[in-house]
Amino acid sequence: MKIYDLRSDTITRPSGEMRKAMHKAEVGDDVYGEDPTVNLLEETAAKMTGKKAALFVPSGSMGNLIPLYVQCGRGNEVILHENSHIMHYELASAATIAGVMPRPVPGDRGILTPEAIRPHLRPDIYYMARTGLIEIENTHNKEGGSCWTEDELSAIHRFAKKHGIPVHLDGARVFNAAVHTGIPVKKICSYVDTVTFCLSKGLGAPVGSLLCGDSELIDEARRIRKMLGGGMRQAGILAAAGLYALEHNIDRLREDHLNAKKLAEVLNNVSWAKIDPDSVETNILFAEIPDGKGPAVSAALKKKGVLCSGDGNRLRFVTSMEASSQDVREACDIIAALKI
Ligand code: TLP
Repeated sequence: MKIYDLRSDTITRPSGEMRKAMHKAEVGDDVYGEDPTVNLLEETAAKMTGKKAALFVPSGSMGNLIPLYVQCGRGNEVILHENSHIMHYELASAATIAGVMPRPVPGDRGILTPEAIRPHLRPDIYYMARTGLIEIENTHNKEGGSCWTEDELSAIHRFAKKHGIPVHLDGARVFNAAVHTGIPVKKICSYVDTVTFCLSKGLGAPVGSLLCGDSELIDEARRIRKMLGGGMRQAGILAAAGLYALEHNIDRLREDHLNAKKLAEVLNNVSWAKIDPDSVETNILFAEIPDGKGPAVSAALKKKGVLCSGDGNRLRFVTSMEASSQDVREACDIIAALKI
């Protein structure tokens, strides 16, 4: 049976050409700073995000944890969206490792506005924790791959600057945001102090993320990465995949977004799901499955080869290069034919 894997874009496997680039990579010991391919990837990431420096980390989770540690500071609070990845899928590492208290805030489509944040800022009173960081997510995973507009980014930037609070962007899928909105990645990142983006999602590399920011901050981040056990040795093999991804796999994200739209249109027309196709901006979509039928739907789809993820009432479908437009058309036929 053919499998249509729409659980996540993290499932993407390196292509033949990417593997060739990995094979040819020049390597050295990156803990000594001697891996030329890692160095090149870090320079490239810094240039692309308009930051002074970048650090190659093994995962998006570590790329989010390090700025909590370095920028927010122990005993301080990080303001973030209530549905952010850090809140739901990073195992309370903010609290257990960085010693930071999350201050979750609601917001439509995962967007944090100054009005929503203002009541959560801590006044300067000695018996209260300080607000150390604002964290935002673009695209926003759990809010259906939604993107920030430039006005929204600039509003949070101005607000944060006014209050002297740094902003970290979980830009795991910031290239999807750039492709959808037309706002260049460098411009998006100009509104934040640090950004982490992932190579291992829609960009198709097997491993790795880049944390980008000021040189001083990245020097400190390098120490914390080592402390967390994230100092890698001949990591150029992985960095070569990342460089290949940045060179070849950004523009094609457009195709994933079109495929996600197609899926949403089909899901909108079946009796067992609810979704507004207009709300789908990038490669992630959530279908509401009423009456607690989510698990039955997902099991029935799995039997026909269509894999999705999610919980009882919301099923998540994510498009990626693992499912071509033809594959998505076939998956759509399976979805349209499913009676529950
Ligand atoms: N997201 C994964 C799961 O953890 C949910 C997925 O399948 O989407 N930030 C965002 C916005 C993410 O979506 C993810 C991974 C991460 C950070 C963490 O990246 P990794 O998995 O590399 O630690």
